[in-house]
Amino acid sequence: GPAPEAADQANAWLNSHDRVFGHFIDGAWTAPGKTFASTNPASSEKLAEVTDGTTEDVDTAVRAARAAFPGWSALSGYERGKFLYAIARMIQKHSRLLAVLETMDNGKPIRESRDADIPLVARHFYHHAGWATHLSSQFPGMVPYGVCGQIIPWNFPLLMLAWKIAPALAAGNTVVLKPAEFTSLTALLFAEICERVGLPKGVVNIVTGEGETGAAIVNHPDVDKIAFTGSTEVGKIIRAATAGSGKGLSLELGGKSPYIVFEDADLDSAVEGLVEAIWFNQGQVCCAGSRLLVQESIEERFIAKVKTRMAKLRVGDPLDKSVDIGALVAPVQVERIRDLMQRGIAEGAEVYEPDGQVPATGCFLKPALVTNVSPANTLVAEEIFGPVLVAMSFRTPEEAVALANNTRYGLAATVWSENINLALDIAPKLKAGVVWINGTNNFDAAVGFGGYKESGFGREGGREGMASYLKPSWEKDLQPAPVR
Ligand code: TXE
Repeated sequence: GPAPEAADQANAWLNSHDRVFGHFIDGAWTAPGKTFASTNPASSEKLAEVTDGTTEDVDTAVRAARAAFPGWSALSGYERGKFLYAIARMIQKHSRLLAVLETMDNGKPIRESRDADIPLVARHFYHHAGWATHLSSQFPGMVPYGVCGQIIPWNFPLLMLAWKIAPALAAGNTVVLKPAEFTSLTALLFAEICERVGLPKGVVNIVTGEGETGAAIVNHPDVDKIAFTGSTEVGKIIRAATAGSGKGLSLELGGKSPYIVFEDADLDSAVEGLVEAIWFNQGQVCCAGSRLLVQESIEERFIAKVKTRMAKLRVGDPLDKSVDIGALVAPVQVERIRDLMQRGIAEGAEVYEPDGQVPATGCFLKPALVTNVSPANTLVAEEIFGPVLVAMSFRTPEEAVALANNTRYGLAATVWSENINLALDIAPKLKAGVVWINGTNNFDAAVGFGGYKESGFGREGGREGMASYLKPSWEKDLQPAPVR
């Protein structure tokens, strides 16, 4: 099990705030308002109370961001870059505290928060600090939008914050960010990091709350751009709400990404990749390889290997360093997944789950493999967002492509084959924002990530990601003056 002191530092930090948080606006903490609980999904214990942001809170935050914009955008890129470097270093310095707090609030295995989430957060700030110094040479004639409203999900709380805040700040924007209601705590700790590095007040404002708080940000007349990551359902609402408003918009939404294994693939590597694709973060990953498409000639052999591997996955206390699968984020998500499974089974699906126990309390689910499904089965069509893999077979490469593209989503795809000509022939035929060959879930701050179709539009990371926080300078003159 985990060392009992593993959570000490995180508990000490929560205690230093008396476990009640207001918002972080204009460089200071507001008094807590009406609050809701942030809970550890592995233990069901309440970690802290956070404030449910009102329309007035959002307005105060937007005004602070507006007031900070002229000064922040007038700094040289070099000066802004120095702040981003300082944030990156502070994240590295406090990486253990951040990883433990993230795991306590979200339920993800400490191995993942420690080795993936937090290092990638630092990486994003380092990368974008570099961009800040190259704006005038790489994006001549481009200027920041102004105030960016950013709304993020709970699956990678701090990493999604970094994806949003780092490029926005590098480009000279100021931000109002709302973390997801299940996972506000690392965003609040991040606010403290901004304080510590002396970031000018009002440049980063963190407003906590639920969907209504998010809607208040989206609908605020003085917000210039909205960046959203979350469900396709809410993405559609936001797209409708911002249509005709002149606000910039980027959406990173759901997925049902195919994981294609050809008969000539290195099967053991493909199995390890699959574990990463669908059981990383309990499957709560927008680009999760949730649809296994395996060539018929190797189907039986491959499925047997997958089952053997599944039986070795350890489900349990996410603070335990040897655990592979932690807790799902909240009871409502567990219920959602159970409902989808029941529907799929009623439609004829067969489900394999390895023997063994999962903790009796907390949001734990076993890894599951679903077979005997038609393309119309609920479990094939819907994003499950849990540790559930759906398997189908194909005969020819053409059939693999057709099955892979038979979805309303288009975020990512993975191809396994030792025949590089085949892999390179398939890749551009897959309607997905990213295609991985003989690997999966490879992320880097320097590479654009985003979707097609109902997975959204816009790219985060790399050059395209920077461009999405900039607009041509002549647009400034065409915009009506904001009403204050
Ligand atoms: O997402 P929501 P939920 C998918 C996944 C999951 C399902 C439901 O399938 O099971 O969505 O998750 C804020 N205006 N993904 O309901 O509601 C909300 O407060 C403005 C995929 O938790 O989309 C939170 O901060 N904002 C996904 C954020 O939107 C609103 C990640 C995301 O929550 C709002 C998360 C509104 N009207 C869920 N309503 C991915 N692609 O990574 C809610 N929010």
